[in-house]
Amino acid sequence: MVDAAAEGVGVEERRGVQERRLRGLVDRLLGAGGVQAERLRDCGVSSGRDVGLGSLGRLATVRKRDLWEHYPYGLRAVDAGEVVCVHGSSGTGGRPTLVPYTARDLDIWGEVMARALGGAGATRSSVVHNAYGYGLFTGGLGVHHGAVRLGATVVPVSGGMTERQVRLVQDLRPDVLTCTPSFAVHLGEAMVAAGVEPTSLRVGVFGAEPWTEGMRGRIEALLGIRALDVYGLSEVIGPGVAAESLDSEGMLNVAEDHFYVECLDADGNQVPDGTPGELVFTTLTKTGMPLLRYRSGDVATLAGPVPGAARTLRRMSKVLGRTDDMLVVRGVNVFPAEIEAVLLADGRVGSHYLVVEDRRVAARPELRVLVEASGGADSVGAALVVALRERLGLTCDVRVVAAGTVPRAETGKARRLVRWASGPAPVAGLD
Ligand code: DLL
Repeated sequence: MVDAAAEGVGVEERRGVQERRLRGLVDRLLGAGGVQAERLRDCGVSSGRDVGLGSLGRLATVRKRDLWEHYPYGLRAVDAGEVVCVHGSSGTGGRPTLVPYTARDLDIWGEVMARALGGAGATRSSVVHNAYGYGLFTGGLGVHHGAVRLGATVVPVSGGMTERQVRLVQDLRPDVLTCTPSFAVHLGEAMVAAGVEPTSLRVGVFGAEPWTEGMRGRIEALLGIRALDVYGLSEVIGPGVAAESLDSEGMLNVAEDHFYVECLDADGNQVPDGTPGELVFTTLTKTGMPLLRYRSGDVATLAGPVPGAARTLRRMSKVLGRTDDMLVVRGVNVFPAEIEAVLLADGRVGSHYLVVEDRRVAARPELRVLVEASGGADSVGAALVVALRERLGLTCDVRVVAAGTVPRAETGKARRLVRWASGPAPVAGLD
């Protein structure tokens, strides 16, 4: 553990810290004014003393829509002079959001990302090949801050230029790879094609987009590493909100001393551990743009720590889907991750695929799935139709296309779901 006092403290003691920090946060929000202060006052809160973790559920939530409506900096809670940098999301599928950070926020970010890397086994002697994009996107610089804090050597290679990345892996012999899971596959395939064996790599810390256990298996086999998940969102801080460790048994340790997490059903009621719900985060310590009860839109389950483990943090499952990504096709609810689970369970199917929600005929929406496969295209396609029908209760149109047809993401997040409402086919191989 990088910070045993924070990660391994007794649960009651941590709760005391969280309570104190929550009151401080509420005082800061009230002092800053703006929409969050207004909502607190509407809920009868005029001081941090009026709130507690047990009664958090009665306070209003904030959503992405609030950030858009107060774009660019309406939720900033400090003077402009205290802001040292800005990050945000590109706004794929919506408008961009911007997040102002203070020096203290960067410090917290470095700390939680250092914990994430440490939990994956990285040390001061590690070389971290960081292929998350550098820029407004939080992936590149977030991992960078964590690696520097840990004292490791970070190679800030960013996204793209895959051939050069293969060369750098060969020359600098990194033990840690950080990038999106889809880029890990792409890089691994490029190494195979170049005849380069990734022998120095031990572990990968992958996130920023959904990926399943099936994809984990593929990446581990391709690169000969342990593949761990890291989760985060720019509104809350970026990568490091939660991260798997070597011993966290497939779930991600939430940095809940900084980011208090709730899991809610569609009506906003807390669900029991193990039941999927929307993750809602409260940034207990952030100062630039602190958020009280931010609805992430990400669906996962929560659990306590692994019994007897050194880390006493609550854990979240891998992200199961997004509240706004759930496809409702002919009355059947489907998360894209369920489709990935079925596809990758078939060893003949490649790791790049695309799901197209075809709504050109409103009365009869179709799910079309594009895969690359080895072996007889007809038999693979037919087997996948059966397997998808069994798992989802829905007949999908499966198209087996030539290797290299499905678009790859060399930079940014993989686009695995496309909505097709009118016009020409969004990718070749569909018509
Ligand atoms: O993607 C932060 C990040 C960078 C996380 C690098 C991990 C690694 P945003 O661009 O604001 O921030 O996008 C946040 O991405 O709400 C999730 O829907 C999705 N997401 C992030 N990590 C994961 C993950 C970064 N491990 C949004 N699994 C989030 C599934 C993820 N989805």
